[in-house]
Amino acid sequence: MAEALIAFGGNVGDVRETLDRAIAAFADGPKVRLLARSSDYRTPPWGVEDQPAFVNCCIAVSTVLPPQALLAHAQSVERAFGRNRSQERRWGPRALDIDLIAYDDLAVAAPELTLPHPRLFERAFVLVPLAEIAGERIIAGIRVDDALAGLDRSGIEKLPPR
Ligand code: A4P
Ligand code: MG
Repeated sequence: MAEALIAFGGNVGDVRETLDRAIAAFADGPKVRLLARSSDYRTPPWGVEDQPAFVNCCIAVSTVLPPQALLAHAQSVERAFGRNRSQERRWGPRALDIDLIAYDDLAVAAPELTLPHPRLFERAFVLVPLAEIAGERIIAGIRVDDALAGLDRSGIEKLPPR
């Protein structure tokens, strides 16, 4: 059994509804079991700035799936919630994006799957929700809380429970 940290986000449609349903579909049983879920956060768009604000959250799961199978499972949930990569630009608007942040302490360096997530430490929209559920977790030698301390978190707003 492994433990994985997963980031969810989107900025098209009723994102909070999508996140709830997508998390339920992703962590749907004994193969992928939900351990913790952060609050939702409204976050300013990163990378491509002329697009609507995102809603982001993070979850922790326990899983028997190997990392590549967990990614395939995440991508099938993205497709089920209306994601169509062929109509998107990099870092542009999307209904649902699921990124694997960490899988135990595994390091993988392939284009299809890089672990830990290569842009994790640049992104307050990942680290703010992640710190809520795993602030003490050490990823690639860095404590999540410490990584967040060095980042600009302006504009990130914790949303009340729905
Ligand atoms: N891939 C490799 N490693 C991983 C991993 N650890 N987790 C591959 C997930 N996927 C991984 O992903 C491109 C390819 O990355 C996949 O085919 C997978 O095999 P993608 O989601 O289709 O591409 P993308 O999302 O356009 O690019 P990228 O760089 O992954 O962007 P992100 O990181 O998903 O960023 N601003 C805010 N505030 N909040 C956001 O959530 N999201 C994005 C998209 C931009 N700006 C944002 C947000
Ligand atoms: Mg992505």
